[in-house]
Amino acid sequence: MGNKILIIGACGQIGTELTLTLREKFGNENVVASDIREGNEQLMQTGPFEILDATNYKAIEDIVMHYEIDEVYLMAAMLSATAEKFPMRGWELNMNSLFNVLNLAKDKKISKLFWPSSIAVFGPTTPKLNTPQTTVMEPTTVYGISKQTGERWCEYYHEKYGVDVRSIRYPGLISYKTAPGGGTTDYAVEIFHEALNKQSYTSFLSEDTALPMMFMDDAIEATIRLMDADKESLSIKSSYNLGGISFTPKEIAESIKKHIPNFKIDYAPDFRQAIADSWPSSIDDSQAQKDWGWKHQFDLGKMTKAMLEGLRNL
Ligand code: AKB
Repeated sequence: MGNKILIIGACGQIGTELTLTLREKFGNENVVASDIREGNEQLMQTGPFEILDATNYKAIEDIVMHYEIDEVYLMAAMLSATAEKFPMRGWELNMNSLFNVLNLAKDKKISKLFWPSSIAVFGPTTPKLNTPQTTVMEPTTVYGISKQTGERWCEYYHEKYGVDVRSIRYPGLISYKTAPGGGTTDYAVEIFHEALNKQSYTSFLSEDTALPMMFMDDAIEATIRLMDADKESLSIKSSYNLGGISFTPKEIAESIKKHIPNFKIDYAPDFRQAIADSWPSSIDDSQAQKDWGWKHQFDLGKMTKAMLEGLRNL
């Protein structure tokens, strides 16, 4: 394959592992990493890297032209908790960056695009358990509103201009290589760091708050599989539900205790509790299974073991 790929937001939680995996698959020189600032050393050293502001159309266009890019993965975004603090900045980053890459595709400067959506598109009026692909969506966060709006625009650009844009509604993502930043599901990563460093953790979500989550290896596999799928097999033009695991802070703590018996958890819910309460507890991803053969590999036990081993070996 002669694909030349640009990752925007390559130094973030998903971007880092996605870049490294795509470089392995397509060759280091064929995957250009970019971000507003430098990041992970391995990422900086294994292939081309550019400083890039995702809200600057001209700057993205220049890089696309310079490297003769075919595919863009737009991973830059302001996540749910931070966007509640900076609503206008969150809206501008999340929407302007999306329009920039949609317009590049509309003008045939790139041929394919990946853009991440999120379980945050759902809201308190959405069915909470096994949330269907198509259902009531009344998000109550700035981030969720930007993702839901983004989905509508992706479908619009597909219908009106034939843009090949593919998307996943990611659940909370759990990884050890790069920390998440500013999300409501971040507790499920922090808990592992503190379990190893302090054998205790204070959760900012209450003990029974169940949220959909996924180990990063599964999320990367899903992203690449969706991008590799035949266009004709994709029935969803907005964004695919992706399930994975569903657990509460209490359940993940129990899972960690199997490896670190003296681990202790307590609970001090903050403003992020209201965000979590507005989101689904579990997701129905049968459409992704049907259209592009999706199946996750990591359950809670396997993910816990992989996280603790991964962090210990860093
Ligand atoms: C967040 O918590 O904001 C993100 C998400 C679920 O999209 N991890």
